[in-house]
Amino acid sequence: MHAGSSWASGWLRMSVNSAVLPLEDDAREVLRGLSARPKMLPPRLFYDAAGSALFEQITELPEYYLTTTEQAIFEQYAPAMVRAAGSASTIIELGAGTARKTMLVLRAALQQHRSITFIPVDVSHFALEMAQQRVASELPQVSVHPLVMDYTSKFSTLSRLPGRKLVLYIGSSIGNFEPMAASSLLSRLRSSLAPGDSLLLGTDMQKPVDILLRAYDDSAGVTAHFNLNVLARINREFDADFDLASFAHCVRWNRRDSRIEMHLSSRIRQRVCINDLDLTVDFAPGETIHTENSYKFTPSMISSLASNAGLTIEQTWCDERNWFAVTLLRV
Ligand code: AVJ
Repeated sequence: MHAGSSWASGWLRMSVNSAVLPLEDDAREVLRGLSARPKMLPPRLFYDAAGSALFEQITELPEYYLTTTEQAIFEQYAPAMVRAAGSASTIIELGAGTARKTMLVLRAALQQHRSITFIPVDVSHFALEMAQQRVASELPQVSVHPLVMDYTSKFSTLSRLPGRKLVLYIGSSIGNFEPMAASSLLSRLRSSLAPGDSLLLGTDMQKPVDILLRAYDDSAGVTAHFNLNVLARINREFDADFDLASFAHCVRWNRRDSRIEMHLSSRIRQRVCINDLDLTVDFAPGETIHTENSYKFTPSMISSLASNAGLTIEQTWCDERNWFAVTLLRV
């Protein structure tokens, strides 16, 4: 493995970038999204420090079955997954979050390898710091090399990593992308991996609509807070004057596209100024900003995703209710 120092400087360099470059990206996307019709904002804007903490709270809600269901699948099958992945020694996680489920995979991998390298990749350094701390304190045998990177655009860094690789893309994060974008993301990922490397993909499955709606509109109002927080972030980062009380959290099931949608709906006719972007935005009563899509999959949607990306389905693990699936895809 590489010396600690070269990795350490890589981490520093990337952190500095993340403080400067994505700000430009965010400005462009906010400008574009709020000028578009219908209005929209990219879901990655949710994850500032407050939003990342709120998402953690969401994963602990009784209505948000995704995390506990996927966790149970990993608890039962992590050793089988790692074996099926051909005992990779380098484990990469996209959108690492706090890495709670990842711990189960790392423990299973340590049964087969004396030393494991873990590379959490995320756009948010908040998430990466949580992941790194957790692994460092619970599994000191694992060497952790965080990477701040927008993995939706480039994966080239991954092809330079040594050893057989297993990439984790879990939590149904792929569900934020429209089908074409999801295939292209996985296809770009595939081209930065080598034959024999594999990908564990977590996907939330179709289920009765009332269960889906409750998962995104919880009784404690945490998801509403999470959704509205994007406006607070824009107020702070772009000197805007969104009045959060005049927007409502709004969740819809889009059956045609098999996705849950989150919107922020203007309660009144109003004008909002985003001073740093020289932008004024007018809202009609009931007009919405579309803030997130969360696709819900069927086995055939997973098959076409895999084949469009040039990946082969090796095996799938589910819970008894078939609410969530973890699929091993091979390059
Ligand atoms: C992190 C994209 C998987 O879609 O369920 C949770 C984000 N949004 N509640 C999801 C989210 C509202 C979550 N993902």
